[in-house]
Amino acid sequence: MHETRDSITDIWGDRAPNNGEWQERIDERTIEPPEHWVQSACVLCSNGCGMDIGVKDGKIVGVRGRGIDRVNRGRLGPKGLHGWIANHSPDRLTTPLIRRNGRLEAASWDEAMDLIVERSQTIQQQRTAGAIGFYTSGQLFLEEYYTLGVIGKAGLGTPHMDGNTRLCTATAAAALKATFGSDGQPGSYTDLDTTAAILHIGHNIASQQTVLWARILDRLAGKNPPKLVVIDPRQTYTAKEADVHLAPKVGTNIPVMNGLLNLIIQAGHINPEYIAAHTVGFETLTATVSQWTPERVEQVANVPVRDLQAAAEILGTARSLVSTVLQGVYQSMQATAAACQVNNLHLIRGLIGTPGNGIMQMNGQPTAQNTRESGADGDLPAFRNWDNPDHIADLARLWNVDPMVIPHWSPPTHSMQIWRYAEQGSIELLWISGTNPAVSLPELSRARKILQKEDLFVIVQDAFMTETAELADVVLPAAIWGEKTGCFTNVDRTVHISHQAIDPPGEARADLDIFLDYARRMDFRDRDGAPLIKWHNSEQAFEAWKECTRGRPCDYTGMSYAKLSQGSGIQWPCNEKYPDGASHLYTDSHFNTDYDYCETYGHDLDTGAATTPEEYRADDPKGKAFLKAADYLRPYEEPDAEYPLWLTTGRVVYHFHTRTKTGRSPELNRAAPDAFIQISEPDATQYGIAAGDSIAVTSRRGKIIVPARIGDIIPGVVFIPFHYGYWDNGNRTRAANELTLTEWDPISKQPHFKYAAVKINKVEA
Ligand SMILES: Nc1nc2c(c(=O)[nH]1)N[C@H]1C(S)=C(S)[C@@H](COP(=O)(O)OP(=O)(O)OC[C@H]3O[C@@H](n4cnc5c(=O)[nH]c(N)nc54)[C@H](O)[C@@H]3O)O[C@H]1N2
Ligand SMILES: Nc1nc2c(c(=O)[nH]1)N[C@H]1C(S)=C(S)[C@@H](COP(=O)(O)OP(=O)(O)OC[C@H]3O[C@@H](n4cnc5c(=O)[nH]c(N)nc54)[C@H](O)[C@@H]3O)O[C@H]1N2
Ligand code: SF4
Ligand SMILES: [Mo]
Repeated sequence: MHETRDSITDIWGDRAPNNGEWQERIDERTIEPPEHWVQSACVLCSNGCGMDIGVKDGKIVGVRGRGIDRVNRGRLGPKGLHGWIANHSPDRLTTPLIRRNGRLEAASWDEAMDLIVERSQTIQQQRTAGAIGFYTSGQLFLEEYYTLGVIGKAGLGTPHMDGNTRLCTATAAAALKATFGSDGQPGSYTDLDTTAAILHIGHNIASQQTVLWARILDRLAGKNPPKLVVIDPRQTYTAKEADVHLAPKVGTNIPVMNGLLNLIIQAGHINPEYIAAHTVGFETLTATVSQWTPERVEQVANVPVRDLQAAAEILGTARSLVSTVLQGVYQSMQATAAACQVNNLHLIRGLIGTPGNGIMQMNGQPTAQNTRESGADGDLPAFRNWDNPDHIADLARLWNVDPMVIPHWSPPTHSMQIWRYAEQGSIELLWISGTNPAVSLPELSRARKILQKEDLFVIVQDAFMTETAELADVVLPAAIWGEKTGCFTNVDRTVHISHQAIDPPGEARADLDIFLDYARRMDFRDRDGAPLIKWHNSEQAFEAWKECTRGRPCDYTGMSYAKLSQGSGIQWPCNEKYPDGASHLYTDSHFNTDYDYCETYGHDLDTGAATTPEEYRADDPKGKAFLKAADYLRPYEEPDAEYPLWLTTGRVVYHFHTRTKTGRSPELNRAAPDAFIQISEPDATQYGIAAGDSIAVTSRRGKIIVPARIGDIIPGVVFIPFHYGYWDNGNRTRAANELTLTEWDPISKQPHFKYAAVKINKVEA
């Protein structure tokens, strides 16, 4: 065994002062010396750290960071260094399973695929493809999503396609579209090397993107450290390093952001020339935020006036600024509206499109950007606008199909609606790939009931017997990272290739091969009677995808497998104009809002009501960005006499989601063995709770029992990580999502995991 550090106790590693360029440091952990290394990147968060997979005797024996990679310069965090062990877990799924007489039994691929095809065709004939739904992931590869997207949108023609990205970063996409006209992060990770100030809102980056945080720690250890503002109701690792930490009540991001914008505008810390030349909506924004005096913000959000002023001083005067936004915004009240206020902050100061200035409407999952780009979710491929007939015609030409096949007659179905249709019976076949909704959806009792419905045919494509797979009608064993080749894109638009290093176990197959097999058996054809899908492997799929992106914001045409295999990951757009990729979007301050080019015609931030194409064209912003304003709306559920506490949920550093990978690493599991409830000191005293006590937590939807942890959170709020389900511990109800509620943002449709009303009781031994 060789490891360059124990990342369990030393999460971020040693400091290397970052004075404008981040130094290389190669992190490695191998259990045996590898015979060879295979180029890849990590898939255990959205950071996309470049890594090599060490292989011996056809098995993965470890990983090391790629020093040449622009994202991580060789560094890896605890999940990256340990998570790969799951590939060789003895409980991998190795053959298809079919439910017979109530039990899942082993079957051949032919039996499983024939059954799926027979069901699809019957449903298509009796009910149309509108009774078929797909719920995919942020963890497959780009080539797999694009193939799935073409199957759903041009083969079957169903509008019911989405991913768990709806739970994850639908709001990132929605906020970028709302302000700039299309998805795509304006900035670059290199901005962190020089910026004068950093804002993290609802983002515990130290725990959730540990390597990116190491980049920031290295700035803080350097000559001109940036000022740090953190907005989070908990005293997280991230918050502990802040110059100013605002700890608002959950659900009050809009009051806080409006309050900050108000102070910044009043102090004149704005760039009037930039606002006039490149934005629309400043007057309405000013009028809206002017209602949010610091005193009123304190009243509603519980943020002291002086702290708000201190934060506004930093954010208003720093000569450059990087902001990151994540689940404390996206999964909370007024998600899209609050995320847009961060865009507004950069626009009114003109801090965008230049080095040192970046907005990271963060992603979470490693390949979530690709779900959004490729058409495997509700969006059309390459950020095309389903409301724009020219964009539909363009796709129809590319795929050689009738434009009417491509669903665009109404808004695409978001995943929460797909689940509702399945519940009501209008969706009869639901194909789930690379996600574990029986632990990750809100209100789990409801999710389980839907999955168990007799008249819903459920296909689950996964590497493990998850809580969801247990309830399926057909289980397809998937090859995972390391066992297949494909590309994926991180938050700052960096595209990596991950090569196959080993064979999948048993009969497990790559998702791409499963989707291609389905397309072949379904015999999808184009307009000339040729097979609809014209590729047979991942590289051909990538080439087809490149054509789909030509001329769109996410232009991949300058990339190739060969080029991606040469060194560092490459940022899109990569084309003739930017052969090595572009670090920043909007360098000329022309945004993607032109009527003919934009990805959406937009929505009202309060109600979600869509702007019609005619309305949009009448006021075509022609490349100006939208400053969208929003006033405060109260959360849909609030504490009361019966349920007196706010619940919020989230993550810990050592686990990834429902732990199907990290839960199989002994080291990570020892470091974080069980769920817990985090309670403030005053609340613990009031309830007579000591650390380690068993606590029953009850909401209107369910009840769980978890041990207590005390401190680092504001009074009145409790926090529970959502990682812990039942596959390795079925004895105790402990999943946070037993408690959460079924509500979502009106624009992004992202569910609200970050607030609910609960009561707690100590459980006597
Ligand atoms: N270790 C680890 N890393 C991960 C993951 C993982 O599972 N484990 N998952 C990856 C994925 S898919 C994602 S999406 C990201 C998520 O990364 P984060 O968004 O950083 O993670 P969370 O813990 O869900 O939420 C962040 C913070 O929001 C705060 N919060 C709660 N309510 C509010 C509110 O109303 N306002 C504000 N301002 N803050 C609030 C919480 O206290 C919490 O600290 O992490 C990625 N990285
Ligand atoms: N209460 C609460 N709930 C939340 C959140 C929260 O903060 N609070 N966060 C939400 C967010 S941001 C997210 S991203 C979701 C995550 O929720 P899920 O997506 O349900 O979580 P994972 O455990 O990552 O599930 C991924 C599944 O894909 C499988 N898998 C991995 N690689 C492959 C592959 O290559 N092919 C196939 N077919 N399968 C593969 C894994 O074994 C695993 O079962 O949870 C959401 N739920
Ligand atoms: S920061 Fe994310 S991508 Fe990098 S090693 Fe850690 S889990 Fe993997
Ligand atoms: Mo996520």
